[in-house]
Amino acid sequence: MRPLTKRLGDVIPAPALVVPEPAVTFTLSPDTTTWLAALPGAGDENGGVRLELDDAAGLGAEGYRLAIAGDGVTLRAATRAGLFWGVQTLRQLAAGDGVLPGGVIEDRPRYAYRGAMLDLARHFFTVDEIKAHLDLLIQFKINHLHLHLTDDQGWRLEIPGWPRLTEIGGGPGTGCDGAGPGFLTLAEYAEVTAYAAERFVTVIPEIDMPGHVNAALVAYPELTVDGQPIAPRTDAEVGYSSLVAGKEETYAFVEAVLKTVADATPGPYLHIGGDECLSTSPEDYRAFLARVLPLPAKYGKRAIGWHEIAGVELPADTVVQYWRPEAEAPSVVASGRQVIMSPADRVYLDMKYDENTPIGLDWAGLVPVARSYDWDPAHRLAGLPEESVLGVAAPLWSETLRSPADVQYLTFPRLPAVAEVAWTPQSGRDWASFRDRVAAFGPRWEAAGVNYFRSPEIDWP
Ligand code: TNX
Repeated sequence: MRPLTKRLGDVIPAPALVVPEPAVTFTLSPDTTTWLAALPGAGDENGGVRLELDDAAGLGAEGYRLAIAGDGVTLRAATRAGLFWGVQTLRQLAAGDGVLPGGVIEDRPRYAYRGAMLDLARHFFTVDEIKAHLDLLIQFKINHLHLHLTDDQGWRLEIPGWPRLTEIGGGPGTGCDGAGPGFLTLAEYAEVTAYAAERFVTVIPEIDMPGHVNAALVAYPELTVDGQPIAPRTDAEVGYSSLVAGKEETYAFVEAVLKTVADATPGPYLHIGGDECLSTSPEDYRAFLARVLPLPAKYGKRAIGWHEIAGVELPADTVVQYWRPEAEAPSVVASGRQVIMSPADRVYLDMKYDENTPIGLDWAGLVPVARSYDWDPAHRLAGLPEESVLGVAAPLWSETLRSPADVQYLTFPRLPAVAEVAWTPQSGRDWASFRDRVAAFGPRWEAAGVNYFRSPEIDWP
């Protein structure tokens, strides 16, 4: 049963505290609704809505307090980020007729890191496509965008001094159909990070090493074991390529790349990959990471790596991104490092929803929306203290994707489920409630031309 009228709690992610005042409403003019979507800031006021910075209110780094009364709306936060997330709540409540249900919301995130990853390597997406995707993500209070920039099939970021990386490595990606060539120039990358920063989103660049490097080896054969040229690949195999741990050329290359990427990145993180190095011996993997893991700190950044890195000595501030399977969990826990939770069987957006999903993969099983929703990041890894969980992130690998419409199909409505896992206190989450609330987004996505999956789990209007 869907409610006939809007309720103050009809927001995704569900706010931490909602105190409705059912007799009260406030109606926004269409002008004010447009203004809310145009990045209003502290001190701004429009059509009875006021945005105020107030660091005495104890709302935390991203929290906000929204009061909707009959004569106007006040949004308060200690930071501009908090105001921005409060504005996203207001936009959701105003959807449709501009009528806001009365009462007070006091809200703040469970986790500081609420991420989504887009794989530009297997299929390239342009600056405009990345921006449009980000515009959809921020509505659900996602605050980190991880860009997987390099892999066997493509190298997607300009590196001055290494032009063949993007001349040759910026090739077609996975699928052999000529779809998806391209790369970001440093100016375009700066445009993406600036656009994200205006929306309080941190961009995390990933340069995947020592495996997943076929595109780099094709571009610079001096990096291969015997210096001989190798062929480009567009298939979806993993684990066959590796940088050579025992070659000095390797480290000159890696340092040039990481310095460039660090200098180009305003955010604090640099992701160095480290996953699926099935053709790197354990000794070489260890030797390679011993030299490479200190480099992000040398250039002012904090290193993130996929959880395989937990098998080696890690600098103290390294972040481990857990993806699967349970057998790897003890080393992640034993590493004592902060962890980003991305279990593939819950939050990999490239997994098929069900056996009829026309795109996507299924190696981690089918992932219907309820599976993305019904889990607790604090209890996924036995022995991991809750304070070690930095947050939750949903990767979208692009081997089977050909267009922004494909991105949207796998992202919505699963990403809103993951966003609620990351933002809302566990005690405030409930699948039946989420299921009702997400249904209201169907017509909104349709109106906005967003190609969402009409999951049969949800009773869409
Ligand atoms: C595993 S998960 C990978 C990627 C693939 C993905 C496909 C991880 C760190 N690596 O190389 O694209 O599976 O789902």
